[in-house]
Amino acid sequence: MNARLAVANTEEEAILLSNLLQHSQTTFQEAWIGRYFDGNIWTTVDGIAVADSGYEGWADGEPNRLRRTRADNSIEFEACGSLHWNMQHNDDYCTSTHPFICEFYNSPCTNL
Ligand SMILES: [Ca+2]
Ligand SMILES: [Ca+2]
Repeated sequence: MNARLAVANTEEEAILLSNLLQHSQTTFQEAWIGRYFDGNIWTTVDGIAVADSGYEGWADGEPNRLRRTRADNSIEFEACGSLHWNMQHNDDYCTSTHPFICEFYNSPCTNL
């Protein structure tokens, strides 16, 4: 049973995933999906560059790699990918709280 955070490989899949979030009972408008900044490029949890994954779908101005200083004075950058209910992707701080959407083969699963 191999499941992992969902990766939207097509616009149709991004619509399907964002519809899951939009029609759920959660008040969150973004959910974690399977893309992250590996220090050089944005990649998927499958190890494929987001640019080669079939669908990028970043929101205007994203990924913007915002940075902030933590309480211990260390720096944190936005490096984890989320999907907004409007089917656009964002980068957010990996320590942020969002629901997640994963996929099992071609079927979505979620904690929404
Ligand atoms: Ca997929
Ligand atoms: Ca961002």
